[in-house]
Amino acid sequence: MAQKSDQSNEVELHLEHVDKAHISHELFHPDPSISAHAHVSSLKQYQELHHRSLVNPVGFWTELAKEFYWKRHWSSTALSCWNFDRRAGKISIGWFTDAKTNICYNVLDYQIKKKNAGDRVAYYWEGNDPDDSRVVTYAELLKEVCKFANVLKAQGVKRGDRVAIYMPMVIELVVAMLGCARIGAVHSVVFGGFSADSLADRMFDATSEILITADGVFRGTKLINLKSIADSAVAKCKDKGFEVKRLIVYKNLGDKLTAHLDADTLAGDKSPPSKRVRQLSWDSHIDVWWHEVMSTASDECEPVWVNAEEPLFMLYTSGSTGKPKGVVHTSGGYLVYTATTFKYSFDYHPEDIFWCTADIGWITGHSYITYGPLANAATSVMFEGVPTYPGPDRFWAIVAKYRVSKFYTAPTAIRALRKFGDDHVKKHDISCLKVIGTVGEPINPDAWHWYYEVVGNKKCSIPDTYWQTETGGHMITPLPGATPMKAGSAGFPFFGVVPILVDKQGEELRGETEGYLCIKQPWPGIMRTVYGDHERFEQIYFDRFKGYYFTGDGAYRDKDGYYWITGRADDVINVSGHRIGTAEVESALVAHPAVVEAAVVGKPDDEKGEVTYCFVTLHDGAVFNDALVEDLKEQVRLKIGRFAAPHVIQNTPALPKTRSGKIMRRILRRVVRNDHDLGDVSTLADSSVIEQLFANRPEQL
Ligand code: 7RM
Repeated sequence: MAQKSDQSNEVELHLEHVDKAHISHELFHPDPSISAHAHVSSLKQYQELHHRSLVNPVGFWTELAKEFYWKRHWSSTALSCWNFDRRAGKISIGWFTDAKTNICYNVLDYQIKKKNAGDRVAYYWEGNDPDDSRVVTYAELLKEVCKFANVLKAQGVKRGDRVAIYMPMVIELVVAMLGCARIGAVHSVVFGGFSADSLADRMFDATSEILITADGVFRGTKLINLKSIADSAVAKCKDKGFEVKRLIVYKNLGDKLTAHLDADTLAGDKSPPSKRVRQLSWDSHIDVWWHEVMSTASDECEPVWVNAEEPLFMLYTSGSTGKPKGVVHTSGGYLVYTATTFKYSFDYHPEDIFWCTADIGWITGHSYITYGPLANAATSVMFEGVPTYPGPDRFWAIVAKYRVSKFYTAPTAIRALRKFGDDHVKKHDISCLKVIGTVGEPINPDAWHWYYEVVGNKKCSIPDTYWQTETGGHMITPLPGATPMKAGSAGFPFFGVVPILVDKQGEELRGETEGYLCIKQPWPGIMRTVYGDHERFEQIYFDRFKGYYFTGDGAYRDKDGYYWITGRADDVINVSGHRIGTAEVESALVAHPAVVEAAVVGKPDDEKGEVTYCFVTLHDGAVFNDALVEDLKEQVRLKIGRFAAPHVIQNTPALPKTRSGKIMRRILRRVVRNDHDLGDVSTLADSSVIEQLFANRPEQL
């Protein structure tokens, strides 16, 4: 049954303030060449459409839904929840509720049939190594997906079963997701940067008895030994009394992996040489090769017609407290919302080549590599590697190679690449670019200007798309042909979205103001529940500010109505666009025998946006030195994943607490910034800790 682990109401919210002296209200108008052919070509047209989407949401979205195939149509009551008022009972959101459809059929078979898209390229796949590439058409993708759907059926996977996927950025990852969708199974993709512990937690929580993985992948020069991490996750599940029945392993590296393992240079393997893995481990009771099971599978598979509100996938995401939660999305609303946001936010046209650089392990990849583009019969680039390998011009080389016209990346990548200088961009002909989007975190005006001027040559529109795992698709973004941009602002709400800013009491604030960002009414892409814990869903998102969905973010709305997202207001840290819960890092740290207590806060960082700054209190007798710091970092890598490794660890004899024992993170955030203006500290139990905290700051900061 539901456990009440997430006491999100207790989390003290904090608002970052917009630095009004450093934001500019200069308007950057869409280039006329973009507006001339855009789906929405003026601000006025955007405003009319947005207005229409709010006056009659059902009419607006059902009109768009007619683009797709529904085995059974919805009745007149297409939307089953008009507001987020809990007094009306449970929060139960449904779009096209009594309709039947299949999202895999819609993004493949139906696109092929309706748009004659069979020979159209679905993906140009670009490997980690520049000479490694593949091209996959819609017709080819459909065949692979059907084969894999049949493989899943043969393995006993049924409608509603959760299938875990832990794969690199290869076409087979998309095949696996769509194969699940075709038979009504629920995919649960786990980002390849998560550790065995995290993978095991997610498989255990979702009771995923089957895992799709690969032997390994190179990201740049670094080997990620996916199969051995998967094996260890399976063992950890077993320890918890849960048996994983089958691993389907895609051979991505083959001989390249064994050669590397032989070379004794196994990246990240700190185990003594005698214990190192020298070949791929294989348990013939549960492991099967992808290519072997696929070789005999039929390439035809009738889709399972599911209810529009049956779960399509789950994706774990971090919150303020407790374990990551399985965000559940369903088929009908998610299909219509990702398709529509893809079309309008990127102003997609059939001649476009689209490239989203995200990993499919995050929501951005789900919505804008897999579902949104395919639902438009678009051609995408899919990239296995990293931005800096073999050189820091890799992104621009790929843009030039495939003549990418619509590009979508993260501010952290923009800032990192900018440091290498403009020449890496300028040596490639990237004049094909028209729209260059960003996602994942606020983009600072400096980085925005570089992106606009150097990458976009002052001609491209920048949709700075604000959204979340929970929202399914874009919530606030400039539209390429319509919205005059301000450097660093996410602009105006997407169709159907009503953002509001509220104060601590939940009172709506009007006009130019800053506050907690909430959404007033349901849109088709909103998550429907937390897997296995609907009460936690209601608590986290709807209890804090009654009647509204709370995003967890703070924002500023300027005099012209533009939204400027100021970042998380809760205890979530955004490192390079990766959401990390402070509670998760803290529990990883205290699991170390030397640590009594830990508190983690975000520290602003020029490149990564934020990094994790950890305060630890040690047991008597434990010594704080470089070896321990390394040990603690490794501990977090093992418990969560590589990307979550702490940036700074500070030893402190005590943490600042209230008399009731609550850690005052507000104070820690000031210590991190070396800001002695602490505000009200009257609730602090022992004020002497403050001096120690400032005195113990690592010197280089
Ligand atoms: C898509 C994604 C969500 C959190 C969200 C924000 C931050 C995302 C922007 C942004 C400012 C943006 N999903 N965020 N996009 N902040 N401007 N354009 O990132 O679930 O992983 O993260 O990311 O804090 O709440 S996510």
